[in-house]
Amino acid sequence: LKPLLRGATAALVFAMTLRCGSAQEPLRTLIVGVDHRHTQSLNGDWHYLVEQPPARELYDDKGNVRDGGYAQNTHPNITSGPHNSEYDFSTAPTLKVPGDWNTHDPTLFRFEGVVWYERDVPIEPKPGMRTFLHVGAANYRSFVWVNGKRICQHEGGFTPFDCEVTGAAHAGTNAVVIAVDSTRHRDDIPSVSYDWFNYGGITRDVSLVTVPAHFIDDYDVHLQHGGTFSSKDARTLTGYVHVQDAPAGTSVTLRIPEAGVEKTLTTNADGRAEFTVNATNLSLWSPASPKLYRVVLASGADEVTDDIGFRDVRVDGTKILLNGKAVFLQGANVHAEAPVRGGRVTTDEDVKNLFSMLQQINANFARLCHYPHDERMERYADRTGIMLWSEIPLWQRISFDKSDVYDKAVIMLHEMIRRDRNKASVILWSVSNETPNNPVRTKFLTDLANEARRTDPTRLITSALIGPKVSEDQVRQDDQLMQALDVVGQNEYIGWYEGQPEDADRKSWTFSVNKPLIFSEFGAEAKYGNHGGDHDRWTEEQEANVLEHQFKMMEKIPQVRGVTPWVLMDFRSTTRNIPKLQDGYNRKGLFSERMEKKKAAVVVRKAYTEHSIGKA
Ligand code: GCB
Repeated sequence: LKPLLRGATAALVFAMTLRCGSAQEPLRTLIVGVDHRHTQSLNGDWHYLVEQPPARELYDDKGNVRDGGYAQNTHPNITSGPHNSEYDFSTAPTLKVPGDWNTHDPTLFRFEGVVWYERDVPIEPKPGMRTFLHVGAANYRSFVWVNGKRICQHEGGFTPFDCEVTGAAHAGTNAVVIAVDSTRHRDDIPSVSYDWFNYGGITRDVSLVTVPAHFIDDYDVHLQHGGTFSSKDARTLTGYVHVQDAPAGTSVTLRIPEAGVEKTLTTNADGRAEFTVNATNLSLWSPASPKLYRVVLASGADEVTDDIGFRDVRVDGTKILLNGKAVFLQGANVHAEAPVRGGRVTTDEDVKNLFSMLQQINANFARLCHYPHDERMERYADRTGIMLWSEIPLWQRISFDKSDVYDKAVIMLHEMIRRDRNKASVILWSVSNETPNNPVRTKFLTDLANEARRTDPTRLITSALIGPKVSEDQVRQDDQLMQALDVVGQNEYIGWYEGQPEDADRKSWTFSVNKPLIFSEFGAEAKYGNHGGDHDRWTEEQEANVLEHQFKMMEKIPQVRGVTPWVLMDFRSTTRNIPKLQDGYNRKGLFSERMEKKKAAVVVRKAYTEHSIGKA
């Protein structure tokens, strides 16, 4: 495995993985806190052209990326001269950014391949300033050109990237072209099969960020880990501010006016300024009181503000402690699917709708599955006091035997942590979901869990495990991966994929580690409005029955510290094809995709309100 990445810090410039996954170039930047900066939004209509596989405009015969064709000449002369341009962006139809192409153009509903986006962008370069194109996320591979010059590429459908446009842009109108390829490959993360919908496109906000030559691209401001909670006056904040391309000795100011913090720092040779400061009368963030502080960071002409909550999360035996007090995490799994209208979550309204369903079940926690979500989700959770589990899209089977796939997983992990390490709501980083238990995978994920802990020692590391077989009444989980985790996630589907709902009553679970346990998935499918007996498949009654027996089982397991039924809302999946019942949706939602409440949601709310499932 490549020592460069193994030893990398989260603050460094990320390596970029090319299409074949073989070559890597240290090119890319990820600017933290862009949603809090003053930017030029490029959301809105972009012209688009669709290229079916093998996408010869984008790839040559060997699969290398081409810089010709669509990327170069966005407005070819189609009325005179030799006729060799068979496209024209300026008259092409438009797609909304952010958005997935599948739900925006009915002819692209099942399309997996390359879509070319183009927009004419006015730019007024300012002397001494730099401009970056910020893409919140595009699924799965992205290639960006400005005025025909390729400025960056990115692999991974759920994390942001920033491409510097300074050298390629000129005053006036600039042609920005982004090719997005949603084709699946075995060595991707996720790999070729997964139980959600492969929404393609530029699915999150796009903007231009203009900053001085030396600018703040990364920071981490958090409560010092490991302190005591006896005195309000003795609170220490610590972390770093990173100034890109800054010479050693560059000064940085950190101000948190409401907490009496004002400090001048200086960068080291790596552009990093570390700090430890005392804060007065600091109120800690918690679900009951989700206090956020306005944090102002400045260096030279650059200034960035953020709203950050301060709290401590740790494990004590089988307990999870938030600010020194034991908590029980009661929530649900949430996919980034927009309620009612469908498609990827892109707006404040989508986020509000998802959280309104969490509120209806009285949740204090959500597992954001199975990939980093739109940053709006974490912002909302920060403001409203919902604790979160955040995960990279390492789902079931991936190429665990390949070192370049490991490197890719590390990049995704770093990108997730880097974007969200200042979000108080995020308490758990998950490195994977339901992976096969074998030595090669265990080594891969153990290394990844250790990398997550090294990158962010202030949060808990978890993974959702599957197995052992639950056909016996004595279920013993001894997956070696648990050694590397702080909190164990356990998925099981007693009463749906295995046995009857009542079988859960007889199960006795033991775990070979004495660590907090979250039942991270369990549930059954039901079509909203479909009624019958407690054992009739696809009915609301059976789904509710499964959950009731699940909760009874979990009550008896002393180390349970959290539960997240699968899943908050029905979601699209290419693998769910039973007509009239599924119609392309996984129906294990507590709510339908139109936010209609099923009986299961009532069962969950009751358990969470009466606190009958588990104790903190
Ligand atoms: C699982 C997976 C989840 C699926 C779910 C299901 O175990 O982790 O992604 O959607 O089961 O409904 O089968």
